[in-house]
Amino acid sequence: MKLIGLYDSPFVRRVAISLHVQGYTYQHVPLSVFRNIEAFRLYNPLLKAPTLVLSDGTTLTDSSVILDYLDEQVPESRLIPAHGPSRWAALQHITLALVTAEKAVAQVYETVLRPPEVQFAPLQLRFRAQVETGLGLLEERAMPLAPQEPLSQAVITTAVAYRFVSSVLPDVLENGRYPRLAALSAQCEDLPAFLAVPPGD
Ligand SMILES: N[C@@H](CCC(=O)N[C@@H](CS)C(=O)NCC(=O)O)C(=O)O
Repeated sequence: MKLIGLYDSPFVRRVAISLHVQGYTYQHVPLSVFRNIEAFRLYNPLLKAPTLVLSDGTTLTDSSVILDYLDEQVPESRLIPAHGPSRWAALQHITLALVTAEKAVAQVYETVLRPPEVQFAPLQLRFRAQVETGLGLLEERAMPLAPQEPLSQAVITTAVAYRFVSSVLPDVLENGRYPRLAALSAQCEDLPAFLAVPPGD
């Protein structure tokens, strides 16, 4: 299978880390949705990353859909529980991390892609506040990984979102505001599956 998109995207990175954790082999096609539009369009005309192309040519878009597909192929090493209250708890936890990442991405689009003369400060303040709120909610739930504890999708997505915010909005994390998230992130970024997917590539 081929994973299309850059690891600087938190959505692409969480899929790539999950592929490593679950023992899949895949080819990474590091195309940017902004700088490699024509090449990207050949895989996905919607220009959304991540895109996963299966060996039979089936194309999956949206990290949550891709991760659901991956979990279903390897029921013994699912990263999100299949049923019941633990599934909804995990999905809610993951959603907090996804919205946090999504608002940080939106802030990048507003500040980096949009020319200064058409930027709108109230929208930027809103996105920043949403990132801070998301991190606050994730901080309440953050637990250190126990030795040998298997990674879950909630932990992967939380750590990826935190790392993404640290690179695009570093001032949000100043003064050790989220110490439990910082510790969990440091633990995760040292694991082989995270080291295999460096966030800049
Ligand atoms: N909900 C999607 C979000 C994916 C997303 O927005 N990816 C960004 C890259 S970080 C993208 O494709 N941006 C291009 C665009 O939205 O046009 C997911 O989880 O996969």
